[in-house]
Amino acid sequence: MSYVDEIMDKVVRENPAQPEFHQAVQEVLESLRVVIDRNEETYRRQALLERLVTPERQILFRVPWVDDKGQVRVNNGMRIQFNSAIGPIKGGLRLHPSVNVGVVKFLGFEQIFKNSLTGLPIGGGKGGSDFDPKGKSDREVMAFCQSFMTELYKYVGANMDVPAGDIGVGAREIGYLYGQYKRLTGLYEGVLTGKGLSYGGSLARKEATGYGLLYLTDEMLRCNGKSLEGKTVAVSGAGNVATYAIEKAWQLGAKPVTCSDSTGWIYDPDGIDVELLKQVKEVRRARLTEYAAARPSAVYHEGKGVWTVKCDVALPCATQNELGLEDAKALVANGCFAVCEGANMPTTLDATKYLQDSGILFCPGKAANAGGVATSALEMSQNSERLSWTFEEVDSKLKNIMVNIFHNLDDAAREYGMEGNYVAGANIAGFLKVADAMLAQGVV
Ligand code: NDP
Ligand code: 2IT
Repeated sequence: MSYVDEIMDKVVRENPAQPEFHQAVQEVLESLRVVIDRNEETYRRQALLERLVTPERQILFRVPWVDDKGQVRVNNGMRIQFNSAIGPIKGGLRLHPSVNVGVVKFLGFEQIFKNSLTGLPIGGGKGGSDFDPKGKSDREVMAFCQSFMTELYKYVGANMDVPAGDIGVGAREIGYLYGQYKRLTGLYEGVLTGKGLSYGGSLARKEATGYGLLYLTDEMLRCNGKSLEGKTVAVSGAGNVATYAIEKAWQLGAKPVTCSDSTGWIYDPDGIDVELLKQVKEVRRARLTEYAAARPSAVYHEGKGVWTVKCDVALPCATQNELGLEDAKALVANGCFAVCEGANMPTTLDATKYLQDSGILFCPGKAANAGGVATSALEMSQNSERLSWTFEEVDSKLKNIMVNIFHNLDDAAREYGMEGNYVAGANIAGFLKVADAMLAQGVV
């Protein structure tokens, strides 16, 4: 049996009931086959793949907190520190009822390669809890965040592990987490990114994932003789990534016509009004029905459906496995020619294959959404030198990083005989640096 197949079997056997983790590992290992085969003897002797698929450390903890009625509630908290070969652990925290060890492991595993692709010195990890911030008061969210950090603070630090936001974790949650870390440790240090601007945050971090997604999409289209100018874009999600993807799509001359949340979706043929979207989702934390009520051109539908809209470019920016095979078929049938993932693993494996086989330009999330974590690393740099850069400075570094990521994965795909396969290119380019660092550092 090949080394790759052996490891895939082992991952499925030893991590039961973690389908998202199996999926993420399978996608990566499949595209690494050619690299692994070339170096099989060394990698096997060093147990490189066994080490790669096993987190360095998994911290699981209880998060008790008191709700507004005086009732004690308990959630599961976790931080999975996957790989620190190329830098301190870096990756977001997700607060959503669907969070479990398998989900956090898939996200942490993806983060290793994503962080490597940024070219910056950051290792990969992820964390979170099954706490649902929806419908909770600010005080309840603060109580949860303080309790979460009261356990987590022992394992994180500016040079050790630097969490940030993800689904359900934005500026409000990062503020409460930061305050509690500072109170417990007495340290005013860059232990979290995505901080508010008044206490060490970076300009352009809020916009970075969505903007970066569009910078990379723009470069990918340009290198394939196409452009965003005048194109119709379908976006899913209505959170941090989707909102700033929509904003930058407009700025680059495209027309974003959809967005979605966990209950329904909007089709707005006049193009999404991004200021209204921010009011509804960022400020009021309301449902998209309020967007439709305030915008005569918009149509609201319950449930899923964004991928049935005719578009040139599709940008899934909500959550994992939100774009399945039937969605991929609908996109292709409607003439879509590019899919770039703003979310982590939003496209199922069969849908990815269908899109690639249909000649669609497809860029995986670990490359396309790397602008968020890259700008987090720029926030870490600013914190270390105790300076703040201007919006333009950060934004232009972000743009350079995204353009470089695209060329690195494009070159890697070509070098290994898989031209245009950006999934393989991203996995190979991300892996090589991490593998080199792991081998250099010995058996750790
Ligand atoms: P937010 O919490 O800001 O927004 C998430 C959006 O997706 C919301 O509109 C939410 O709906 C919707 N959503 C979440 N879960 C589901 C679900 N199960 N079904 C349908 N819709 C859902 O998160 P982000 O925008 O930060 O994250 C979106 C994606 O991007 C995630 O995959 C995340 O891992 C990834 N990502 C985020 C980065 C960042 O910097 N924030 C960086 C790189 C990747 P509702 O409004 O109803 O809650
Ligand atoms: O998935 C991701 O890359 C993020 N949620 C951002 C992580 C970070 O550390 O900024």
